[in-house]
Amino acid sequence: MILFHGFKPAWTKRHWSFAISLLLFCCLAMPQWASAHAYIVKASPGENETVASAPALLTLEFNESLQTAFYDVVITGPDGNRADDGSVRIDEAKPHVLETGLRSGLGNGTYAVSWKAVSADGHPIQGVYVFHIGAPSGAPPGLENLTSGSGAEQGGGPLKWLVSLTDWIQYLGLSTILGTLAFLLFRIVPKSIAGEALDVPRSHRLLWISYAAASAAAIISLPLNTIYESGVAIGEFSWSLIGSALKLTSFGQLWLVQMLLLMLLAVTILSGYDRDRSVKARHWNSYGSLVLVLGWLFTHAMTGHPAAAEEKVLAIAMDYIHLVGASFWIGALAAMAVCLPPLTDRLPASLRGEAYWASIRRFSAWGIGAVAALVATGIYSSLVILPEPILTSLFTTAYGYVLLAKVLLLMAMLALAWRHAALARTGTGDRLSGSLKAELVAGAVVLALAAVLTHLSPGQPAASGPFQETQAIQDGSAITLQISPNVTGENTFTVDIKRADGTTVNDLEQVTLSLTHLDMDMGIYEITIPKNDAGIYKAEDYLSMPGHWHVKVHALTRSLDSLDAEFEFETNNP
Ligand SMILES: [Cu+2]
Repeated sequence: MILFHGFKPAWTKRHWSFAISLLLFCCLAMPQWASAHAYIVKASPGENETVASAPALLTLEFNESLQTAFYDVVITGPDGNRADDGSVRIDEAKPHVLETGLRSGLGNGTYAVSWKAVSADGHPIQGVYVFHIGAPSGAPPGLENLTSGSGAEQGGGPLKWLVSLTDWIQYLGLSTILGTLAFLLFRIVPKSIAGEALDVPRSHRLLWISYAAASAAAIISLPLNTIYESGVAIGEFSWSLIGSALKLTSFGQLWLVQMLLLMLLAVTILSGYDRDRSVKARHWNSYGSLVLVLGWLFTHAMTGHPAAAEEKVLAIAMDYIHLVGASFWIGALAAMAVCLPPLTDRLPASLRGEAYWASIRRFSAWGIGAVAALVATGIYSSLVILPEPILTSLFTTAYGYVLLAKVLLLMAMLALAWRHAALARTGTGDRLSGSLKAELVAGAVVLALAAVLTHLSPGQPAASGPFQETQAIQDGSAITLQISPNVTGENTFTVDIKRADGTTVNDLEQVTLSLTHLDMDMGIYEITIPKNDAGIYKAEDYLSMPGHWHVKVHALTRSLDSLDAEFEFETNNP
């Protein structure tokens, strides 16, 4: 007996063209590589800089906007006293600049700057460096042990895990609500076995349990995240901190939105199951729940690394599609595992198998679309978030390992889903309960890894080491450029020029290096190396950014011959 219309779970032309155009779009829209964390681009006074007289102001310019809460700059003088005047601020017109005033009448010596801030993706960052007034005097007392840094992420310790845990519970709860509603409203469960979609047994309870878990996790995430972002000890926690988090951080504002969605969702879920209402009204309310859950998921796409990406809107949109695809897949699996057996059990034994497999077939058809979107957006986001070189990031950083684990689990889920779809097509055999649950458990772990990734720094791959390259030029001489240690911050630039006969050219009037950053338009940065009779042309100067650089070496001999060569090199953070 054929109860169900032929339903083709196989890929249709439309599926393929959708997936291919999505992939194409991703490749074309690929933004320039962006680093996910804020770091100092320019400090004044800079690291190890010696200034002639005390500056009135210390400014730290970052590569991206900072959040206007939980930042601080403390400057300690050679005598161990505070040298800043406590007026630390982030100018609203220049949200990427952190500045503070200095006290007047500061004496000569070495000053230590210790700063902290919260980057756009909600991750606390901090650093320490020294500068000198007049002449160095050794590190200020008490600060000898501080190492210099230009944007290290604060550890956060167990708090980071707790914050990830609240994210995970929200992902689990929201995806179950989304998947259950889709299972019911999109008729993944065929009409012939559930007359009225919203009366599917266990679906009501499943929705409320998921709602309660997601809401509790969302509520508790505010104090947890406030302590995490502000970096205070648990004992120093105060309600005024929560106040500043709500007012000044993007997390706080999104949390308020979540609370609003959470309250509305309670109303729509309740109305969707109110048997006193018409079926139509109940359906509309349930569609309302679906929209509210999608909104709640959107608040999650707005926090985290995509919020700090260069192509912010695109990165957030991709992250959101990824999140919705994953939630649908995993949530609908949960709904099927919970609601399908009691539904089919009500049927006469002869119809059970067919009804069961028809649901799996319908789910597979939806699942293919979700998976295609998931894979395409996942590849896109990884490429945007992982610092270059991508493969090194993937195989040497904690972020890379977690991402690899997530990809492997996803492949296991895909294999299981493939098998389920194949079995559903033949429509025979036992129910899938075991292997369906395995797919579901893998999905839950994938969501946990996703929550961990949100709070893990994509990091920087290990420094690539000093740069050295020799280039032959027309008259047979060779220019060698050496940059050491080739990390952001201070570097030694050495230029060595040898004639065709191997002798060193030592009659240069001047050597200039013109640096341009290939990933970001920052203009031309010039380094001038003065003349030197020994033939050693060396200068100490700064590399402000990691990434790809192009450098033009231009040397002028005393007889006014010019020698030119061009190099490209890649710099990492130390
Ligand atoms: Cu981050």
